Amino acid sequence: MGYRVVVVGATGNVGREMLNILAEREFPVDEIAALASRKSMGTEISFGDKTVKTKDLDNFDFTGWDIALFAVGSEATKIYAPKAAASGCVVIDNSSLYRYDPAVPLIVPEVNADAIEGYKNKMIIANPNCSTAQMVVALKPLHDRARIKRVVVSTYQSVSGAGKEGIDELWDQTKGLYVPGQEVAPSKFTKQIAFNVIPHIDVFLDDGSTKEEWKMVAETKKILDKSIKVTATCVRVPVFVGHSESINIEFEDFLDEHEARDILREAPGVMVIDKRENGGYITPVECVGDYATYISRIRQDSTVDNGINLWCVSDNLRKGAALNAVQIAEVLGNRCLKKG
Ligand code: 11C
Repeated sequence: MGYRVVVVGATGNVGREMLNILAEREFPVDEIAALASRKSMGTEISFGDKTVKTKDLDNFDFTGWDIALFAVGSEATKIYAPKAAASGCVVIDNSSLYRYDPAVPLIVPEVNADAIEGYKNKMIIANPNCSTAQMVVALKPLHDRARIKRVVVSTYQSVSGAGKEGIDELWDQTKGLYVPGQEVAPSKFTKQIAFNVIPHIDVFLDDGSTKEEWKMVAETKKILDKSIKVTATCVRVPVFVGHSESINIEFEDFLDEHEARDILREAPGVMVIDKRENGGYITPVECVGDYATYISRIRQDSTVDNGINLWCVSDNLRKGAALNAVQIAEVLGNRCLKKG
């Protein structure tokens, strides 16, 4: 016996990946509902070897449904997630709306699966920001061994993090640069993204950081350990899918680079590709469609007492969003909503 599962925002990049991953991982689905806005109603979407037609989110009754995976923005989530939760359907939400609510667990299953019991407070579980999810998967096993004091992270984030409009802008702008008269001005991004990098994701805050950078700090503390200090610089790069991160970690205890590599090789969700030779590391185009958080370039930082540097790459639509949400559903099913 399986679950009655709803995917909200089924026509978006993340919603489609949620359906793909539910099917790929053979999540026990008895019935699936793919919801979208009224204007997309009736769109046919793949679910494994079947297709499903989207239904109208506005008129959907969540009563009797077990789990709803939400992949819509905070504004729509604010309207529909409480409705689903009040009907007894557990919401797993990919927006940032509930992430910082102390009554809502924020879960990366490889890191803090035990916190899932907190779903009972509001019948809602939050999924983290993509750049945080992959980083905490890499940090957790190292923190368990040598206690992390401080993290300095710089991100190289793909345009798919900004949705379909971000993908289209990189594509059209790149083509436009070769065709006189067809240049595409920045619209989704603040400056040209083709053949460029932009040190700005999400809105600016009073202290000069951006909301994306603040999210990495706040979410790492909530998921992993509130005592860890994090400072982040988040940068948009002209890559379609796959976020990369350069991470500098300072520990309480000494951690040798060889031991760090061995620990990461054994860590759940992690794949180490780390040969000190040409091409002996991972790049974002190689991680697309995969589940793993890839780690390369593991090396001692000799400028501090107990420092390690590493390079971390993952598919932001998968581990950073849809896969993590489905993994949460798996934990929920195994621990909390047992059927049959
Ligand atoms: C980006 N990380 O790459 C963002 C997208 O809080 O879920 C996801 C934003 C979020 O633009």
